[in-house]
Amino acid sequence: MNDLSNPPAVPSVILRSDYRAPDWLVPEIALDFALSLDATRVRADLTVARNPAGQAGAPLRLNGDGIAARTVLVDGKSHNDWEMDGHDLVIALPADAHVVTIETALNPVANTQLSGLYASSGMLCTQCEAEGFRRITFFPDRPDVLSVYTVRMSGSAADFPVLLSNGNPVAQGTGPGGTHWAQWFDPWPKPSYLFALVAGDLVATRDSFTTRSGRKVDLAIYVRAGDESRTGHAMRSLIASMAWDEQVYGREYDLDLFNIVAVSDFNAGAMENKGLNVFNTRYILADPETATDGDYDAVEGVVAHEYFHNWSGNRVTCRDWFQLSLKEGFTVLRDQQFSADRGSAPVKRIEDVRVLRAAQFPEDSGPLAHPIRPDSYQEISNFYTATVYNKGAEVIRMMTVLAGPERFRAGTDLYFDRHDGEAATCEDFVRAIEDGTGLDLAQFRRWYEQAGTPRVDVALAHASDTVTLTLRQTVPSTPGQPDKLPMVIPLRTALFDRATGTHGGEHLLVLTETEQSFTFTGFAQAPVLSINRGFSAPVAIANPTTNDDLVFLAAHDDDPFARYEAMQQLVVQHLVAAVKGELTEADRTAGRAAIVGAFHAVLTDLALDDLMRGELVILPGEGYLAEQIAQVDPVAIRNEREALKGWLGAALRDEWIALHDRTSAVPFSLDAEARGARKLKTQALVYLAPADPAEAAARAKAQYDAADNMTDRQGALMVLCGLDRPERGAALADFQTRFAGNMLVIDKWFSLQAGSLHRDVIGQVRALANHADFTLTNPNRVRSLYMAFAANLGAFHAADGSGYRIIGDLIATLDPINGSIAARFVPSLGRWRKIEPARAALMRAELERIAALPGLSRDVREQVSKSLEG
Ligand code: B3K
Ligand code: ZN
Repeated sequence: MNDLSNPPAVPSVILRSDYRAPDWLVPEIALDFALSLDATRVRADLTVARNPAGQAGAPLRLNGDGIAARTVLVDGKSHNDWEMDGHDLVIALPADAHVVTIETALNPVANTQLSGLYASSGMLCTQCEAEGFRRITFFPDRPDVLSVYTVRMSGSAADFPVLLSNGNPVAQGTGPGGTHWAQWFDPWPKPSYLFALVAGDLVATRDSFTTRSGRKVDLAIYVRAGDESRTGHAMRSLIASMAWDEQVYGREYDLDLFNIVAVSDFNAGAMENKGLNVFNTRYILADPETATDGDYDAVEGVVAHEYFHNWSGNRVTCRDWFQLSLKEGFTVLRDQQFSADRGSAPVKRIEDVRVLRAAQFPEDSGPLAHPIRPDSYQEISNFYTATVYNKGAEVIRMMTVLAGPERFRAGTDLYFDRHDGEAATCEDFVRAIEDGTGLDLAQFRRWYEQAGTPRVDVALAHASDTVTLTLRQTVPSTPGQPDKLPMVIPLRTALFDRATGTHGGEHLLVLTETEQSFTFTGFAQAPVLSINRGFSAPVAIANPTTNDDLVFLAAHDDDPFARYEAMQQLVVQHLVAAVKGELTEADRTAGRAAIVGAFHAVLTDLALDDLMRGELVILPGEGYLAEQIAQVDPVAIRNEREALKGWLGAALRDEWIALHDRTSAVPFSLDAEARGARKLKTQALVYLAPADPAEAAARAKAQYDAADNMTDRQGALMVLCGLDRPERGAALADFQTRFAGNMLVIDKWFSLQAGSLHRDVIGQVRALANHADFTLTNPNRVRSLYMAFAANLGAFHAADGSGYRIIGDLIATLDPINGSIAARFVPSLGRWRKIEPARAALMRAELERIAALPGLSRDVREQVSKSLEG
């Protein structure tokens, strides 16, 4: 009857079209945990009721994963009419409402998957999204079953002085044998994925926030003793988020308590459990000595993101996991808007687009491409992707472009109002935006259906005083979607007068057909086109433009993103032609001269602030460049890009040195000016390094030694890591000793070496994998070494395949420990179709080797098989 060895009854492919309402609802659940690190007992009392919308007479199906029911009671009596169906427990029930009681036993320290209830440095914590709750107790573990939770927990008062769960604490006391207990009650019905429990020896930093209707909310951030001094930035970010969501979206917090706990061992960045957010320490802890400016921004963004989920995710949740972008895309947009309001909006936009291009565009053009609302999955954990998150945010951002901010707000007000307390769909969201804004989004819905990055080809013709702009869109075929229909593509556009450097107003061109022409009159001369300003649509624009026009836009465009984009295009056009062998010597000279001229203008333009200047001098990334070329040789990209950097370093040597001197004199502060100076300080070294390694190493060492903050220190060490100079070893050794024991900083030490430009990264990564501080059981540490390596195209794509072998071995060894993290490394190998044939064969062979391994996790199996399929 109770047979865990049965094959799972779960079908291998889950289809969106198969959705059926649940047969049973669970309006209430009471959980009682007897906590211990290696033997926790869980009793769950489920108040179940037949769902009138479900299938009449259906039994109660409760999902489980790797757990056994020690007791099954129905209405307090033992009940024999149940069976295991794979991992699910199926109970036949006579009436329409019952109380079902189930006891399970768990071993948290043995839970290396970090899903469900697990141990992290002596504390206990949970991660339930997406399907972790079923590793704790049997339950209809699907987001459309919402329950009111009462949670009681007891355990050793010495080991677990702090006992937390969702909602509000309602009772506590002491028990026998040095134990104590606490009871929590969360009045808001929620799906099981939002359940959380934390027990451990933690210290809290406290503050409070009074909502606009006068509710005083107690705020606490729990960390391990010693880390309290690094919670200030997270707390300030939380308070700012709470105020911002009231002002910008009219959303108020709804409990008396908001707790955050920081955990060192965590698969994701953070988790929005109702009233009890659990965070990766990486997105909570920050002080100037140990966190870079980028880390500060990441803490602010993730704290805001999780807080914003309280409405976009928790109050309105997802009907099923195909709707994930309903909460994630929208919440990413909200956190991006918040960060834009907190700092420099143009710089934030540039950073967000850089992330989209680096992480999402490759997804969209590879074997794992999927729409922001997928149609099928095997393992949902594989769908927490840049497509669902970042492209999902871009799709909703386009609605803001089409509607304008006020009408968009009317749409979101209607959405929250209409679906509060419900498990909703992406379709519900789109309809609410339509009803609230008056937009017709019928064709726009294709953004939810079609995968692939649309490409827009641009042609501009000028005759007498008329300009004709012809735009042609193509949406590439993607796995399972060979034919695509035209999308709605909103393009903010301006036509610049070459003589004055100005334009007569921006146009919003909305492309809806495969090909459309737009005409403009009053142009005696052909204008310079600025298109997709602000990156108003997540598309690739194909608009071959002369170097002169790009230099013009880089200097004159009044849209800061467009200015950045012109700089990027100038370099992309040059490097892509160089890698393809299409540059004549004359082209190369002319291209370099144009790029040097544009850089010189940026370095000397007094109207620019340093934060923006720092963006404009960042070269397009290797991954983004690789995207532009079919069957690319990634090492050729590395070499051409480095050669250009060396050229810029030499041609502008005096400017870089002056810049390094100027910025080095700016004292540390967290204001924009000082941050801009720090960004440029390291950029100057980045360009000097290939041009004059001795000078760069000396300056980097001086920057390292003088550093009173992690931005300068990490920047200097990054540059040194790429150089074969004596200063390299000395700085690495100092860094390791100085920050010994600080896990987050030692992660940086691993990343900087694995991601460096040094010629022997492969040898270094192999050595680091055997370093005493390396472990496969901590996801941050695994990512710090191997994600940095897999993103280091020049090293990962070593011609002999040794880089692929390193990642293949990692996947094989990590999979039994933590399958969902192991699966994250498959896409780097899965891109073989875009790589030149010799390397592609080696990448494919590595995937085939993994595919042949017995007992692969569903996570890795799905990613590997999709990567190998035609
Ligand atoms: N919702 C969580 C993601 C959980 C990941 C589960 N594999 C974090 C976030 O997006 O806010
Ligand atoms: Zn999220």
